[in-house]
Amino acid sequence: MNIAANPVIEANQTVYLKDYQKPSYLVDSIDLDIQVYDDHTQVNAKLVMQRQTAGNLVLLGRDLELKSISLNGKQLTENEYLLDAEQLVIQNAPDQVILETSVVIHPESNTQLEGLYQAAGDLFVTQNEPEGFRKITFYPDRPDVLSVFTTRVEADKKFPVLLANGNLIEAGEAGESRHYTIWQDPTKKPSYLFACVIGDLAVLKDRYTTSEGRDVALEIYAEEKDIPKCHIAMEALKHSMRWDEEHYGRPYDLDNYMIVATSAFNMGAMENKGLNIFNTSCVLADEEYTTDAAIMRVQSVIAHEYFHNWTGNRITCRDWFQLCLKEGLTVFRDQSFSEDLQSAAVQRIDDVAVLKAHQFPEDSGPLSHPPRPDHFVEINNFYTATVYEKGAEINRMMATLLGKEKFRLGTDEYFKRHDGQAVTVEDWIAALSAGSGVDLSAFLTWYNQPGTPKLEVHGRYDAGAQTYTLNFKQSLKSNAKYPNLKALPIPVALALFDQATGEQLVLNSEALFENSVQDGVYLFDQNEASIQFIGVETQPIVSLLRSFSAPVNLEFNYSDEELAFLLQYETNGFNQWQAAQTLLERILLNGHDAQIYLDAIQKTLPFVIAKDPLLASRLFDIPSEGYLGSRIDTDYNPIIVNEAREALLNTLARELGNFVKDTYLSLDPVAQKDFSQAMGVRSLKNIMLNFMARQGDVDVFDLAYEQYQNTSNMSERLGALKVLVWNDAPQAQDVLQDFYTRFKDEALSLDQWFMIQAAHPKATAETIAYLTSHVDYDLGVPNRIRSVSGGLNANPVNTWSFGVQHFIHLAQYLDEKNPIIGARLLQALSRWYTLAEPQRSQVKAKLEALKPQVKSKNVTETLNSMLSI
Ligand code: B3K
Ligand code: ZN
Repeated sequence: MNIAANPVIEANQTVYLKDYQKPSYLVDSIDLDIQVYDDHTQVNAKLVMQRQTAGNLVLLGRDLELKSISLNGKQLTENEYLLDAEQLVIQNAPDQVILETSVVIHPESNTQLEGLYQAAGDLFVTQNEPEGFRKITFYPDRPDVLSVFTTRVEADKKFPVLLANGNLIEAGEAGESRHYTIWQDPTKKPSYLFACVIGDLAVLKDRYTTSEGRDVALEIYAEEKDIPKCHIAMEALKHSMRWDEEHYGRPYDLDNYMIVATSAFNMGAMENKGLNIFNTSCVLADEEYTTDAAIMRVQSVIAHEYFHNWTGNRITCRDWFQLCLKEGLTVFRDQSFSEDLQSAAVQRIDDVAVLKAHQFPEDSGPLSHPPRPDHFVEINNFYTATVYEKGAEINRMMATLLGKEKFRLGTDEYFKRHDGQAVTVEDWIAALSAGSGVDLSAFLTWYNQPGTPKLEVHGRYDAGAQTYTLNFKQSLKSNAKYPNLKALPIPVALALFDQATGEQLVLNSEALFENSVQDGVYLFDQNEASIQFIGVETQPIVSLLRSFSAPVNLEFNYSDEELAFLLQYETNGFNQWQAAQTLLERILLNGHDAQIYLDAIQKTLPFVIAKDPLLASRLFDIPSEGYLGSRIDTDYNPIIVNEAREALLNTLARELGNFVKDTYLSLDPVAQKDFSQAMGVRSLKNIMLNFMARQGDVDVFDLAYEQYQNTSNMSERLGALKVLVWNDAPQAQDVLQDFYTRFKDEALSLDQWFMIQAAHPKATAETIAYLTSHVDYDLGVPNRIRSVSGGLNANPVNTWSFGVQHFIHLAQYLDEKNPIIGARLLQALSRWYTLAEPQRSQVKAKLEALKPQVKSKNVTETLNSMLSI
């Protein structure tokens, strides 16, 4: 039958938010039977469906071999349905439908890591968000179709673990050498949250009692040798469960919670209902094998996926345009959780650093889109920093404005109104407004508009009147695709300081939203406005956007001395760091004198080291070459940025003199009172070791070698390894070999070995060729690809020379094999248009030449957008 006459999904069709239509059928229940064999898997499905609106019965399916189909007990012949590469359509179906299908799929050869795939020899897992379920069976695979899932999983007994969502209701033999389990998930869920796991894994077990008294079995599945590395994740899980009860009143709702670790995973982790599937990098944590940063990440991702149980699973998205509804809110929740785990100021610093390094550049270039996009070709391309990180900032702004109590009233209302539903960003804002009693509808503009606003602020002191006035102006770069950009509500947290004493002043202004004694939030929601403080006795120094209260580019005409003042006296750790960053950026990009930064940091450091060594380490964050490059919009020459940064590092090393080695020798991670402090001390020691190498300290390589050998902590070992390898020390090859021997069976540690070599500042095309042809390099494992590509991309001079070919090759190779990762990696070249000539035209020509060679929606859409500037 000719399907073209009917509503079909074309391969590269753009989907628009404005075209949303309710599904014509809902699914009351689905019975799935998944039988795994070595060379194929058979999937039988029984869907009980009911008509909701007029229209065809549309089931989405991709790469499925249809073996049989019946409707209300009657087998359908080929001319009773329409089938193309994307869907199966039945016209004039009755209102009540029981549809049974049998299909064959091939997880054993699925390299895209979407749907059901064989992740390793003895492990099959699923990844169904956003549109993977249609690669398992025919189904209305969209988030607004919620159903009760019963799943039978059958496989050879060489796979002893057979898991699916919900409660285990039956298990038994299935003929000789085969067995099965049956699982029932009582909660209605969309298909993207379906999961099953078939494999040979060991398990770490624990229990948790919820605030409602429910006894929950907790299980983390991993390879036997990795089970000892699952304890931190297990503690983080219990901590998250408690945290969500205490901060949002949300207890867990099932009797079990399972997490499965796999090394073959496209992203960090997936919040499948009651059966999370995790990249090993986000679940295995152990000081001996993984870094401090990785340990923090494990805890935050565990929390993130757990928090999705309420924000994402119980309340889900109506359509994929609403992705930031669940992701932005859940990232905001996991960031708040992590602020309780380590220095809160540093957590905020790290989150903002990620936002500025990834989201700001994304939003200023050809891949810019609103946090809630209004169209897409491939939704997988929209799991972006804008959806996640900017989405989180929107929630943070509303939370800042409301304060703790009102925000909680708002979220309570959201959970009360929408539990069990698939909703929109509008529903979220409406519930938050109704619950808190504050109209937040203006914040919708943040979801619907792209771009980072520029916030210009001018301060004026009137000594006679003893007033201090701040004038605010906001603007957005014009955007042809979004001609009617509106003013945004921008909460500005601020403080005033006495210049002479460094003391914070009591704010006196009627314009402040939350006027606590010493801190205030001003909601700036016009194109221009001003506020005035009265009773200000001397010219103050203002600190704006404390804790980065809004995701904007602030312009305030600070003198370098005023920034040095804030670095020294601001009590908000984030703004202290921001003052250092602004000073450093001026030194690096505008040629300002480094001395003021040096003086301020030398005065401030001893106090900060004593109080918060982790924060102290961040005051040495010298903006990366990649970040600096992202601040340059035309005629960008990576070599000039590299030279400026090298020169500054050499100056700092010289001027800090003995402080460097004294600090290195005086700090002891073991003597610290908690993990956050120990992490800070390890970080500071590694920073000092790098400075010593720059100073040409005669002992530095011996000290680094000693640090490398005499520790069982990965952050210390890796810190020393970097100094030796990146400085081509005589011991470099020895320690690289030693590291390889120690960790060759530890994939996550070995990723670091690849990364360090790829990130060598003097790496060449030959270095990358050596690494990518290494016996342990595997293009089927995204973590390994990322370790080399990420390492290479740490040096923009390399990225923009031999790296261009590397990324283009990868995109081309992965276009078919794993297009999600191919499209993602290609984005390393997205700022090609800022390069100085002739590099700009050279890279552009290579990207143009790639166009006809790629077919996937993922890579094609990304490439088209990248070239659309
Ligand atoms: N929701 C998943 C992301 C799925 C990405 C699909 N390409 C992980 C998370 O955000 O928690
Ligand atoms: Zn998420």
